[in-house]
Amino acid sequence: PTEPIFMPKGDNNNVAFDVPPALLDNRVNADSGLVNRLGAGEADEHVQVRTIALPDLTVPQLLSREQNFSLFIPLHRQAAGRLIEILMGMRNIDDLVSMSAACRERVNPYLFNYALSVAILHRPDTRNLQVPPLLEAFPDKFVDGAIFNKARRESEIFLSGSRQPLEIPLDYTASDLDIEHRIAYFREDPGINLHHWHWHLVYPFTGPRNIVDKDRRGEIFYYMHQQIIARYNFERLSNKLARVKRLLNWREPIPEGYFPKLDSLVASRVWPSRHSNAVMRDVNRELDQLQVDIADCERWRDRFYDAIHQGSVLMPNGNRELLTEEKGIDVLGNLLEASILSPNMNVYGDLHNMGHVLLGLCHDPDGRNLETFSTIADPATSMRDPVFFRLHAFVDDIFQEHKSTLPRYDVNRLGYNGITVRSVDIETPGAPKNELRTFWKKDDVDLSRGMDFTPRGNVFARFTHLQHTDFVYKIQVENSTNGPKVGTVRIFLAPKFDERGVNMLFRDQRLLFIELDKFTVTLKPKSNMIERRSTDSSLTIPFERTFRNLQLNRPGGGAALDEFNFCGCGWPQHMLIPKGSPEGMPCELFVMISNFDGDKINQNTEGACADAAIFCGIRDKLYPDKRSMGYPFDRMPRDGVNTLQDFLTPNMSVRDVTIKFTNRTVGVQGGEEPNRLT
Ligand code: CUO
Repeated sequence: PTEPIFMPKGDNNNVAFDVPPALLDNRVNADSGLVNRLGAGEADEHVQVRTIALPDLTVPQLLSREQNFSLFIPLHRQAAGRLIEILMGMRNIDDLVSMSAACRERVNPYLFNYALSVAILHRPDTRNLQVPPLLEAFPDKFVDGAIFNKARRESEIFLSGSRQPLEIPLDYTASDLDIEHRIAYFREDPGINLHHWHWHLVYPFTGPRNIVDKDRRGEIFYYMHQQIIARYNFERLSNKLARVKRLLNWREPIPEGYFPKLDSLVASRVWPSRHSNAVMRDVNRELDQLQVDIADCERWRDRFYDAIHQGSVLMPNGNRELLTEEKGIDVLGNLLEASILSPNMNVYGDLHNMGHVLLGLCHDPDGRNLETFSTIADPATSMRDPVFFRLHAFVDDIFQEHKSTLPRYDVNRLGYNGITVRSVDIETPGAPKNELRTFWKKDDVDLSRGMDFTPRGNVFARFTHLQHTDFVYKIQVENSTNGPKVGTVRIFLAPKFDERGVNMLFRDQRLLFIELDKFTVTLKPKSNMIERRSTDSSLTIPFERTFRNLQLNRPGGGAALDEFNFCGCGWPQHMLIPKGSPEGMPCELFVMISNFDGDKINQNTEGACADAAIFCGIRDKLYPDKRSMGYPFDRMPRDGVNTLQDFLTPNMSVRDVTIKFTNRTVGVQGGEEPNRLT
């Protein structure tokens, strides 16, 4: 089938699933958000669900309906793994629908949503269906909890067409007394959090092995998160904050607190907060069948540094497997995350996942207060918390330790004979040459699918997010050979100065380069002018896809509903460019054209969803670039290279650009609104 089953299609909001009584469990009536519950007269379309023998749900039901769900907790993983198996095991779509209807009634709603989303993404017969974005199913994970009472009131008093959008201020989680709050707009951006959730859906670390075992998944875990840290640091420097400090000592108080102000509509709890200077403690919670000590993590950490310095990993049979230049990072990624592909969990443990758990439970490590985990322990919400970045800076540091042992790229591995990049420029409409422009933009999202309103209809939340003016890269390239040459254009951007305002060494600056785009070109002999639009970036997905059809029923709304699944993974286009500063933040734009012979992967990607391949790969295909992810910045520099200028070969070029934050606020319909003060 090519049509969505679980979600409405087009602007038809009302699909009803007629579930036979045998599958219903009348004792529970919570709305998981995946299947609409409508009165008979409200539905435009009915789907008859057939009955099916109920499965053994003992394992998925280890998690009660009222609990929050986190894959980072091993018991919850087990529950998810079993439910995914059940849903993946259905012979056809009809059985899948029946089983989903039965499971939805009986298991934890978050768990159900997760398992069904993974199954839809990975079953051959549902690949073209949409996974409903989590923002629709569970808006409570993305927006200010205070909005829901207002939304309820609005929906009770006003009919669908006359409801006012409910404004979510940018500043609802803290005030500027907390300096970390300066970059809350980044941490709490719904598009960034949706990307992170979707990435972990595409690359789960647990579940059936054929789902987990994707090409270079350990490496992409490293690279996607490395780039998140680079972007976060870029954003910090934009706001006059120093780069994030890795969380190296797990026994010290953590200065960064976080008060999420999210209310769970499903688990009947508010998300716990963490006050500043909280201390991580050993976790021993019978409720979650979870026991992990800080000392466990310290031992695992030390073993990672041992393995990296010895250049090999200890295997269960006592042999050592080399961390090779090509594959080492992939092995380490799986070992450190850890995914079920970890070759030796006994020795190397579950370091990164347990980091999320220890941080997420530091307010109630033994469960005496019956509190659940905080936002850091759920991939849909973890990036909201400043400590996420401290944890991942630590994780990245381990990967960088490995990278620093690898051979450096010499000129042969960087250059491209006969190809010279003469110049690169950025053109932004209405701005001087080589100036990027950022501003605030307001947009509406519909909360109604994740809430049970009477009367029904849309209720919009209006949030404010960073945006930039679309721009064009213009790249002048000389091909001095006699024939056409194929190359990969790699575009990166980094701050020019560190937090003290002084030039950086290449070895430091390389870690701040954020990848903006990557694409293939054919260069004819002599001179070539490459023009590339920022909206075509292979890093991002367009705004309409981040928020999908959330703007349905709005003037000009109604985005295409196709290919949301894998295609839903991708950095949000509106966050492509960091905020910069009002005076114009000095940056360096780097462009390189590498020899396609060293980049090429032989495969047919026609029709595949590939528009955010840099972070997300291509569904069912090999990662489309043979080089190490992060090339050419993923290694220490060759001898004699101190600065970016020293690093350049003729097929590279650097341009000074500035990012000017214009402090305008553009409304939903495009008009100017009163300025925000910061
Ligand atoms: Cu994405 Cu720790 O892996 O959050």
